[in-house]
Amino acid sequence: MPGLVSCLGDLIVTGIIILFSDHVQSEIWTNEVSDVQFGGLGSRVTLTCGGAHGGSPVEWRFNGSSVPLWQIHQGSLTLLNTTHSMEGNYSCHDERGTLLHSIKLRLGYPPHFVRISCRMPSHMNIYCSWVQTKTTHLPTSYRTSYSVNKGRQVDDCEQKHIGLNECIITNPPLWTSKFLVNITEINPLGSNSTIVQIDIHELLKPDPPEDVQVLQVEGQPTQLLVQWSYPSSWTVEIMPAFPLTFSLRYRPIGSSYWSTLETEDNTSLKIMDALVGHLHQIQIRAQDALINHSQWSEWSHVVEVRPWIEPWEEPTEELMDFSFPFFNLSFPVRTTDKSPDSSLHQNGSLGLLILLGLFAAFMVAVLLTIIALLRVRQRKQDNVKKEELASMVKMKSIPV
Ligand SMILES: *[C@@H]1O[C@H](CO)[C@@H](O)[C@H](O)[C@H]1NC(C)=O
Ligand SMILES: *[C@@H]1O[C@H](CO)[C@@H](O)[C@H](O)[C@H]1NC(C)=O
Ligand SMILES: *[C@@H]1O[C@H](CO)[C@@H](O)[C@H](O)[C@H]1NC(C)=O
Ligand SMILES: *[C@@H]1O[C@H](CO)[C@@H](O)[C@H](O)[C@H]1NC(C)=O
Ligand SMILES: *[C@@H]1O[C@H](CO)[C@@H](O)[C@H](O)[C@H]1NC(C)=O
Ligand SMILES: *[C@@H]1O[C@H](CO)[C@@H](O)[C@H](O)[C@H]1NC(C)=O
Ligand SMILES: *[C@@H]1O[C@H](CO)[C@@H](O)[C@H](O)[C@H]1NC(C)=O
Ligand SMILES: CC(=O)N[C@H]1CO[C@H](CO)[C@@H](O)[C@@H]1O
Repeated sequence: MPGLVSCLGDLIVTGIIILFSDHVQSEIWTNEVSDVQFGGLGSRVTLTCGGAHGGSPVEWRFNGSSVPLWQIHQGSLTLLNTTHSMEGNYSCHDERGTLLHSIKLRLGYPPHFVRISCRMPSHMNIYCSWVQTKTTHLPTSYRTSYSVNKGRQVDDCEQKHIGLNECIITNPPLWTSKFLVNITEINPLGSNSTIVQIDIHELLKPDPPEDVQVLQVEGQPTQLLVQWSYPSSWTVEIMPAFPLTFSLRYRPIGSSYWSTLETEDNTSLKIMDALVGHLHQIQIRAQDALINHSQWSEWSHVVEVRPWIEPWEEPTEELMDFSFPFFNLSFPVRTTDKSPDSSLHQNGSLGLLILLGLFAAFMVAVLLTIIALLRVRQRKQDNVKKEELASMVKMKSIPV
């Protein structure tokens, strides 16, 4: 899975609709683990000595060493402008040094919004994942849900693997395309809900077709038979109801232009105009056949195949790459082929002849230019000499 940046392509989040948050009582957390207290970084935190009797003086220790008295008011320890260095074990003791209560302090930040991206490889599943926009340093959990019909019908977005930050909406209702996804981040200092709207018609992007096979067609040097399967995420149950359109592209290696073919609901196609004897690259992609604005899948991996050729031609095959940087021709031209039926091959030799002719013409032009330049230079020198002579004659004739 590429990084976040490329995820943005899949991410059809049309906007953060509602920003909503509320505070979870931190008692829930402190009660569960009685000797841990959570506090906000950079804020004021007060630790209370649980076992102290009203009014009697107490001593506080941090990681075993005494804490200055000015921080203690009526038995409670107050920490101002907290930093990470204040995390650790706090304990309070009576005058005789007996331990009354101990607290482990952990500091962090309340939750911020999360960044959500969703993808939908079939009509059956929507996968939404998210990343924190701020590290909180605190134990965190997420509540995930989605709703349709302006929030009137709320359902779970199921988290299959805790810790993965991904939830799955299975069998989303088909009568609507707009969903609200609600990811609520919860930690001991509070909660923060991020809500995004997704449009499943725009989000739908199948996985690329699988098992792409390209076969030669016996006796047909210009044909290739391409076969493939539906992506496995496009499950069998939905195939009849949700057909896919496929687009196939192919080119002989060396050409920069792809030819394309399309087919609806069919997992094979025949290329009829392959270039004789050349290795071809073939790729296929898929799109939902019924929903207008859904996305094309990525292209399948490139498959390279050469069309069928007559067996006795095979051994003397030799491909040469005539790439002239100034003409930018980079299609391969076959040099040793005597097949009479290949008009494409004749085109190839014709191309080579034209190339050689052009090259010869270019050389002749260069030669002519050089000769012309030499002549001009010679003539100029002659003129200069004549002028010099003339001026010398003039100087001589000036009377002194
Ligand atoms: C903090 O307290 C825990 C248990 O209360 C103990 O295991 C740990 O060693 C203490 N750490 C320090 C630095 O005192
Ligand atoms: C809190 O501490 C930070 C860093 O230690 C400091 O930049 C800030 O000015 C302090 N704020 C107050 C109110 O003391
Ligand atoms: C206090 O102890 C904790 C471990 O319980 C440790 O992480 C922290 O660095 C210690 N702090 C100081 C100032 O010794
Ligand atoms: C939720 O997060 C945003 C920033 O991501 C913040 O502005 C807002 O105050 C947070 N809400 C609460 C209750 O912390
Ligand atoms: C989002 O989910 C949280 C947690 O389930 C819930 O408290 C909150 O009301 C939901 N927000 C909306 C707008 O539905
Ligand atoms: C699929 O292709 C085959 C042969 O190429 C053809 O006979 C059949 O009609 C096609 N099916 C559909 C649904 O287009
Ligand atoms: C999809 O687009 C076609 C033409 O591009 C149009 O005829 C058809 O009505 C559209 N269907 C929907 C559901 O928008
Ligand atoms: C040498 C050269 O200019 N090659 C270019 C030929 O044209 C293709 C695309 O048409 C470029 O990708 C090559 O860099």
